[in-house]
Amino acid sequence: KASITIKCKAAVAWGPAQPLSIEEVEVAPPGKGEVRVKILATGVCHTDAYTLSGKDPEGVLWPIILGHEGGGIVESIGEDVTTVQPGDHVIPLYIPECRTCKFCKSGKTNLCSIVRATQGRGLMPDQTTRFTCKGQKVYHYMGCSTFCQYTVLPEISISKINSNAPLDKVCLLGCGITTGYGAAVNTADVQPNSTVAVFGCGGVGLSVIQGAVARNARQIFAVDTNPKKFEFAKKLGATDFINPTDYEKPIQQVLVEMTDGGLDYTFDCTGNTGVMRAALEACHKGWGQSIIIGVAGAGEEISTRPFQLVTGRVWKGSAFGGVKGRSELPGIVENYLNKKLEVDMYVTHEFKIEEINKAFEAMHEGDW
Ligand code: NAD
Ligand code: AHE
Ligand code: ZN
Repeated sequence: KASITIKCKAAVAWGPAQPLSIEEVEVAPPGKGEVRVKILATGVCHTDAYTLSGKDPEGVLWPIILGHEGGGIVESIGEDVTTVQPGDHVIPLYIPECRTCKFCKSGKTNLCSIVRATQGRGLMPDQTTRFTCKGQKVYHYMGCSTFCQYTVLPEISISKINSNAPLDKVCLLGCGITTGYGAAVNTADVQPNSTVAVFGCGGVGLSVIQGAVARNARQIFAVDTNPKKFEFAKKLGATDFINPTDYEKPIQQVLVEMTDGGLDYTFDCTGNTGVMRAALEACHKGWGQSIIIGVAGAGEEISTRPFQLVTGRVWKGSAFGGVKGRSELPGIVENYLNKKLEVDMYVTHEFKIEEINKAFEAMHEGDW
């Protein structure tokens, strides 16, 4: 089985800022240390839209198959694969976990870097691709390419999960929910009785709220320019709701005045560099921490007065919530199955692969 090339459907991006095109593609067999996965469900993340727009400074080569928030079943395995077998339910990882590189061995970070260079160039670790369309090579995206009915990943880039978990829900743990939740519980390490402000209440920000609630934060501000987001934020446990457009003053000043000097923790979940600054400056002098989760476009930079840091505020960033995918994601799936983590509420629309551009439209409208 592992030696057969599969023909299936994929949503191919032929160039920047163009709609995705449904094509028949060939998916080559998994090579040594690789696994071929039948993708049954995928989310669309803002990072897919960001790369498709052409704003990703890393650039991409076209054509490419985007998507990095998927759930699937192992179809076949290549030579030397030992940790998964056909039939296993898995979530693809855009941050792998090799357990051998300097980063993995440091115990300080989830940013496994063993395949990062080739992954960033849309290639498998052996510098080739497994996809072709109309005789042309098609590039991989973030090591995942979940907008295809079958994809090939390095063994270190998949997390084996409980097969009782519905893949059309837990696929969202492949990026957005884990990212926000992990940023609160791992990166910020939110402490009980603390105060939190979450800037941007999309899938990521709502999950920061869940993480802050899990850590028994006392006050959780949901900050969004779209008040429709507050309904979900409230359901998940936010206590205060702030629409920056309702105020004349800069939002950091509003928050500092409302909180006796600022927040213990703030999170940027927008990707807007002005919001990142506001989030940092809304932190309490002496100890407030601000976590950047949002991804900003090419050429954009953050700034603040160094005095903000001199006086004890801390600026940090978080990728995939600091979560080590193979070791920790299966436990997060268990938390969902044990009803400790909300996931179902995040599934607001479902589309067939042929309708994937509608999924992007729904995401851009933010109207859910
Ligand atoms: P989203 O678009 O669903 O949510 C963003 C929210 O921000 C929206 O509700 C929007 O109304 C709000 N917003 C926009 N401008 C605002 C402003 N000026 N003030 C307050 N709120 C504002 O996006 P998402 O899927 O939740 O992702 C958020 C960001 O995180 C994106 O930049 C995405 O690329 C990034 N991301 C990063 C990681 C990571 O590992 N670091 C993982 C996933 C996503
Ligand atoms: N190519 C972009 C990097 C974007 C980025 O920061 N990606 C996050 C994940 S976003 C998921 O929706 C990440 O994990 N970063 C760590 C890494 O190694 O890319 C750019 O700006 O160059
Ligand atoms: Zn994502």
